Amino acid sequence: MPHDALLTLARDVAVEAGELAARRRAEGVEIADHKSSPVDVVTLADRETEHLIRELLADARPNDGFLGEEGGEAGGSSGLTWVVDPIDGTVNYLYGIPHWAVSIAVVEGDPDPLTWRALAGCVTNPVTGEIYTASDAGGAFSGNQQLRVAEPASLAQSLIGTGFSYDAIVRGEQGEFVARLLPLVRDIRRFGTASLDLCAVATGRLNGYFERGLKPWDHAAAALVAREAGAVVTGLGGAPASAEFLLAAPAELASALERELANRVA
Ligand code: LIP
Repeated sequence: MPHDALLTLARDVAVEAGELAARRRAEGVEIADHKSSPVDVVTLADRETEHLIRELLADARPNDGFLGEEGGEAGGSSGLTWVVDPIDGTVNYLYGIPHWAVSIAVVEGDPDPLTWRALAGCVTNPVTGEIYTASDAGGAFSGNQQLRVAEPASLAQSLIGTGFSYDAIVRGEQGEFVARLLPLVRDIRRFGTASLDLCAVATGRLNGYFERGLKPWDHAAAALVAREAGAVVTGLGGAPASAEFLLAAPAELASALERELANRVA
């Protein structure tokens, strides 16, 4: 199936899933369980939305694999795997903060960000109606508008996004690190949704973004959006972006940020 057909499927499923998640948000959100820490929650809507996504994708492409935040991994025979975060920005969603997303990507090869090739992806913000899409070598779009990263900015003029761990000790270290970085940049933003942070780099609403500890589903789709909009998306020292580290920015700023981050990364 050519990338554009995969992209259409990702977008259609993401939009339908986003409508379900938005309905559940309006009806009231219930915590289903806690995961890695007392502040790392999964809601009933996370589980219901991922179940819907898994069903729709399996109906359309029964031989593909699936890796979801809530339900884990199911292998396939096609060589393609759908990497899904049904509600990215779960804490925002729980608190009713209107900044969360549905993220769906399809990758070729093992569902490992160190080795996969992302073919197509969609990130939707059901609250604003924004639909970000990208395909490998096909460009990145917000609706029908093609995206391009912001004009190069110096580190001191850059608005940088980041996020923090659900683990209190790691969060403390990350906070100390951000305190050291803060005087070197224009300002820092912590919006709470990695996929939308990466799409913000693609739209120029952020000059750059970095985070440690992201899960594959947090960035699978949005890293492709950012990359296809002209950003460098990488780990440290030329490694692929992964849970170890993810940095996204136009090339010149990415180099400047990496120099600072590599010396100080928590
Ligand atoms: C979230 C990310 C966010 C990060 C949070 C959390 P979730 O994903 O989108 O950038 O800082 O710690 O990982 O848990 O809402 O799917």
